[in-house]
Amino acid sequence: MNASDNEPVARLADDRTQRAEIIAAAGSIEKAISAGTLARQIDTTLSEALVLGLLAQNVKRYLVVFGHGSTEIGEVLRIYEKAGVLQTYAVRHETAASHAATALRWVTGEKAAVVTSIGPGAMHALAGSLATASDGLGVYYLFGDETTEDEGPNMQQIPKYEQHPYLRLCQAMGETYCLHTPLALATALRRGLNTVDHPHRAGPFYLLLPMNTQPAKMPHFNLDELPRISPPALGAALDDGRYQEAAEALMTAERVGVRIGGGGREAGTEICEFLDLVDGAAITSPLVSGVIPYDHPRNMTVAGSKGSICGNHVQDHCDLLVTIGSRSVCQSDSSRTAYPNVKRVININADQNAATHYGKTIALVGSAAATLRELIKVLKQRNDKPTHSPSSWLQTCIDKKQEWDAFKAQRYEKGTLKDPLWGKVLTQPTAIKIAADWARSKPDVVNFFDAGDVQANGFQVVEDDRLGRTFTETGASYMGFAVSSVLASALATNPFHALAFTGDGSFTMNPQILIDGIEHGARGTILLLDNRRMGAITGLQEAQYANEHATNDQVPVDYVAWSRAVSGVKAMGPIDSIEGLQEALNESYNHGGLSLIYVPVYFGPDDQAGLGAFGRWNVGNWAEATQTLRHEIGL
Ligand SMILES: Cc1ncc(C[n+]2csc(CCOP(=O)(O)OP(=O)(O)O)c2C)c(N)n1
Ligand SMILES: [Mg+2]
Repeated sequence: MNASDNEPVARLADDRTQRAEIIAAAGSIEKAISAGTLARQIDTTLSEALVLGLLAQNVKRYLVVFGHGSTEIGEVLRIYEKAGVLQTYAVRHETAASHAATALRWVTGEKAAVVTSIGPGAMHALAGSLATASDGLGVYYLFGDETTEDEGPNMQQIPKYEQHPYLRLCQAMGETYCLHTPLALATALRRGLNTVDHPHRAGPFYLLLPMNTQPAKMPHFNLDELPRISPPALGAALDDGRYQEAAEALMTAERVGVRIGGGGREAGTEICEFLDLVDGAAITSPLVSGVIPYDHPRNMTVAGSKGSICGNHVQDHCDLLVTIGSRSVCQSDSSRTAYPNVKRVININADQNAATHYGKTIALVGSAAATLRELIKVLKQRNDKPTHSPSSWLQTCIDKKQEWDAFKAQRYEKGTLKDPLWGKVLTQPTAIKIAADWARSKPDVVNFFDAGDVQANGFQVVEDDRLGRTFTETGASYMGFAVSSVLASALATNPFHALAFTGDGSFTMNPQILIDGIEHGARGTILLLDNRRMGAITGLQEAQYANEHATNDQVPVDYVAWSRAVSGVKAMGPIDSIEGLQEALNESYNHGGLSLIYVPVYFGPDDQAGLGAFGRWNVGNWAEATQTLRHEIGL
């Protein structure tokens, strides 16, 4: 089979090229139809109709690792890219593709699709999409799938004599549709649009593309069938007396704690007003760092098992908990032991299950900002909150925040420690502090944090003054997410400078960024903090069992040489001083392309090298005590 002398192949390419050029010239499918240059009904194929359907939903960026399971869609993308309608980004790993698409959606709101072959490539991307699902971000996944005629086992299918195992596998993670029948496309794309543009909890959408239906003909396909309109948001929660009940509880409480999760992202203004009205102290998820400024007197920052002195003070002592757009993940609520004194909960969430998570709850199911506005109205009408300012509750919280700031400052002051292997090097919290402060001084630097100590120290360190400075993937805490996210800087319409804080373990999960970043013109800095181990896990093992096991190796790695081996990467280091790090950050910023800064950091028993753990966690040999406490509290 040779395509070059195959007439139908050439004719199909010509037809597609003509359509792509018409759409490019008109500016959109709709405009081309209205102008009369594109027929409403076209003779097309499933792959082309799919690309047109995604275009109608404003999906114009494709991160791809093609295989034999996706050559047909690759051909359509080639032609439409040539016409200037969309862009394809070939990368070296499907998980990295998923992370970059997720980061792009998160930082800029722009949509992307990840395209893979059948089998291992699809599973790499599916694994990556755990982050997408956990953090509620809308990304399309186009996976090659086994043929619908079932002529015999396909290479790379799940080796079972059963129908649709990949469908079931993907369905466990999120919404999935197998394009078994070409004319089901419009329904599949409606489900996709409702998932990736869900106004409160978006997620990954998996389109499985059987290898035999991808090229299937669709004569007279009506382009009007392609869905375009995103689903609407919820309004404020229903008022069936709940607002009065909530207001009563807020007015009679003595110590109001307000937990802000990812669903509170849009509600910063309302939250600030609400905090004053109810004399509340806020604790914030790392997902919404900056939703109220770090310096806000009522912001007690992060809390939980990797919390802060002030955030955990709020958790330990509040008698009423207001939770806004939060799933109450273990690390943030100390595996349901964080609120021993809470007598009442007001839970604002767009999701029924999340809104009714705790007992003693007045659930307000609706969008956060709209519901808060209603609650604020009711509170203002009552106007009966004692207004001595600052209250003793707020004053103790402010004192605790000062204690937390002093605790951190003492560690930064120390700066360097003598590492058993490397001698005098920076501590990880100090390196993070220097880089995070530097990033805040630049208007267009976006921080990404990889998993591990880097992430935990990171959200304890950052002092964001607004949303959009920090993206820390705490939902799945997926090693390699931050470095892979740097690629999003090359895809974004309004470019930014990505700063990926990463550990030696996380970087090594996805070093492909060195190549993909150069290929596609990423602008960013990889700040590699090497403690030559999976430090977060060593730390946990030592805290639980007083012994480390199998969390490091003995192989010296020259990360600077590794980076320099890729043409175009600016590699700097090893860096061992605060001034050296600031200088390297400036150099990387001025470089304008992709840089890697290598910083060996201290690892050892000195507690000045960490920012502490303050709560509880239902893991390892802490499980029994944590669970017992949870049931004692009974929230
Ligand atoms: C893909 C993946 N595998 C395993 C884990 C479990 N895990 C969490 S943190 C961590 C170690 C991270 O090491 P490194 O990136 O070097 O950061 P450090 O803790 O040393 O600062 C591991 C193995 C994870 N979160 N993600
Ligand atoms: Mg490490």
